Amino acid sequence: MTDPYAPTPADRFTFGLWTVGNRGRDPFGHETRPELDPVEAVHRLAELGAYGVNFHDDDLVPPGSSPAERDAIVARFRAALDQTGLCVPMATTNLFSHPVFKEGAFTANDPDVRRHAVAKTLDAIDLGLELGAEVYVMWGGREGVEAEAAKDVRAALDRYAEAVNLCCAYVRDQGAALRFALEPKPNEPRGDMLLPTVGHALAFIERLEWPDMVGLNPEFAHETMSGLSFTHAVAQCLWHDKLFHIDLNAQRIGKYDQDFRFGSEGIRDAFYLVQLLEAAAWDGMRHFDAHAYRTEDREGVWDFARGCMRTYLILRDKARRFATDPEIQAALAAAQVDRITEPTSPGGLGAEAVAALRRDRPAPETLVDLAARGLGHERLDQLVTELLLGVR
Ligand code: GLT
Ligand code: MN
Ligand code: MN
Repeated sequence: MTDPYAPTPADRFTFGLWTVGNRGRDPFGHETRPELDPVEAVHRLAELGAYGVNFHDDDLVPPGSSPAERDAIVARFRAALDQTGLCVPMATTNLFSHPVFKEGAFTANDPDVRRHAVAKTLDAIDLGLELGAEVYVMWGGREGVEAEAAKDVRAALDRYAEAVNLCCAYVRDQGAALRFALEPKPNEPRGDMLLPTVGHALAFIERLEWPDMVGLNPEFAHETMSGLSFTHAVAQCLWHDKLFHIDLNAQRIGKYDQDFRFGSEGIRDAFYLVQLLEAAAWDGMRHFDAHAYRTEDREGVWDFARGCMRTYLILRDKARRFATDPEIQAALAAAQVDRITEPTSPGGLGAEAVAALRRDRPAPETLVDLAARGLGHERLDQLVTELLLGVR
């Protein structure tokens, strides 16, 4: 019997080299796992049924490599991609590990640091394009503040926009189709980070030179850290046509950025997210920006990767059952879920229509009935719980 939850490339699952290559280091302890060769990562991911692999410049080409070393590394990596059929849909830059970025990269006060950050990004864009990337993620790991007096935030946003504009200009000059995806995060590693939520990033994009080239890469853990609904954040990205990429993982509210295996925490949130992505028929990559627990050895890493994909597919199956379960459908009808698509003013926005809306408003007795009516949300929510718990 074939396993219905075995991933295939058609599912478009991707992992970062830094995710399966994570060595278990944390702020309190050293690495617990050996280094993973990017070529081995490619082979293992392909065997597991992933579609692609993403990287930061430094994940693939160690900083300080000569041009000849870089070319040899890229050629070896490309050979593994060709052998396995794995793609590189996304690339990004490490603008956070080196101490030179301790006060920021695109928004460092020192213009030399900013120039280095932009130049490093342009080099990394070349590398991404060389390997076929279509989306370029910008996570502002060090763009932020601890000592509030040390940063003029309005000017820092000018510099942030300038850096993104410079990258867009470069891509346009190449005639490339690369699109940028900003990744918000509220804090960690900085005390307060710039563009802390999806909402901040969406508003920022509108002030850029080429807003159409820039969208979002929201991360489950990052909105959840602030106690915000990740599913709502993603829904709003979709509404603005700005969901360019997504980082899937798991996180408990109020904790450090956990980057756990997808679905390992917040299974209901994970379910509603999968349901949303599938209902929207979103055609982007299901990227896992997560890593194995520090307790794991090399094999545990592949258990982790398998688990991320398997949980997604199980939840996708649950979303299909949700859509066909007669009791759930009846409960949705009782809650009038479909009626949200009816316009409030069927006649539109003209003065006539607005006048009609006021004239034909519900009578006071109707309001009394509406206010008294139960909506059946308890029943609906319990049905979802039972679906997820496997008893329906
Ligand atoms: C880093 C960070 C992630 C970002 C990656 C891309 S790097 O692991 O925690 O959220 O998506 O720069
Ligand atoms: Mn994270
Ligand atoms: Mn991320």
